[in-house]
Amino acid sequence: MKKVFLASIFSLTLIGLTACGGGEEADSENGSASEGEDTASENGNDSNGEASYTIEAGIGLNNEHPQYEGLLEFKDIVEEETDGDIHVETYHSGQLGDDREMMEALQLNTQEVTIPSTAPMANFVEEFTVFDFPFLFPNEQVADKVLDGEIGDRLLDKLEEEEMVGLAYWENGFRDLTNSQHPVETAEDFNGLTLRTMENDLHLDAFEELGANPTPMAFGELFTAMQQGTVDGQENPLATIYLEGFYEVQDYYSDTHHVYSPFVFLMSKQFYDSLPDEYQTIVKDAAVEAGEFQREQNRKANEELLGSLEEEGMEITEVSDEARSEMAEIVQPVIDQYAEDIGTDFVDEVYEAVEEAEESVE
Ligand code: TK8
Repeated sequence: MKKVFLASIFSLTLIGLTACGGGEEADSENGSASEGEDTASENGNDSNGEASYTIEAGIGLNNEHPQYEGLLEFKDIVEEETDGDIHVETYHSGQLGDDREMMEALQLNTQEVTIPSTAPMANFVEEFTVFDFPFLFPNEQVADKVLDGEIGDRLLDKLEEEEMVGLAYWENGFRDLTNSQHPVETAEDFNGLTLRTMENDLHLDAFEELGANPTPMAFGELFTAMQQGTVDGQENPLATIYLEGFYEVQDYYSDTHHVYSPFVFLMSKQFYDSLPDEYQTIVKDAAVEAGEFQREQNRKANEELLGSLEEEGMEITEVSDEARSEMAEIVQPVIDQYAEDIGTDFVDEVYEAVEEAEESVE
């Protein structure tokens, strides 16, 4: 794990240094804290003062993303079910920090909710690495079955040791590659590309194995890093690429679909334990219900937005199944290594669950 932390501190410093000048721009583009003063009413955060409990819920993506639509749905359900006795304040665009910082805030109970990707979560519970194994899930329906099943629950239970409670799986989606240098059609085309990755060793090692120069970085620094050429490219689901405006600083898009990224709806354990049983049930059910809504919205967005990327001038490359198999073969030794690290028995169980789910959705 240490490798990622060291590298990210270095990149943070680098970005921090370079971003001073670009702060305003970055802020205005990503709608971060500088707009905080008028965010309260905009996000419906103005508490009526009667609530017994307040949930501060922060995410990394902006307020156009289905992740935020889902969060507003959660707010509506919880406030309705408790007649406003639980008040939910929502913050987007990393206003409360990046995925790792917000998870640390949950551990300290200085924040109540965040919804990170599983990749940075592996730094807290390493078994979550399995969900970032390249090409693990063939489609969203199989992912839903495995995540909402026994395997998914077992990993959520492990979060309690880290002072967090996992209430539901939401969807980030299948990750695709963008860059500013050249079209990526085959594994060979990764050679020499400087790519931003999430703060996760498996991602780092897999892209290194493909011949790229990966560098781990928090999401909030990514746009500026691409704009200033600190990195050539990155990988995220289509909805994020479009809704975060990456087409402004990237020219080439390839539908690599190399990893299916789940989100996990997390709550501070101290806060969750402080709620009466009835309210614990309400927040759990609301996270699941809002998650189903979020997945639907996310899949709609991912379907509709490819054309929009092209309209914005990005060159679209459709990656063949052969090319994906070649990429999968190249990164297999990395997967084997991580399977050993987190336990081959458990990893075998996950692959069995994927196979079973695949048969059941056919
Ligand atoms: C946003 C992140 C983002 C993820 C990444 O907080 O870091 O690239 O895909 O969605 O969770």
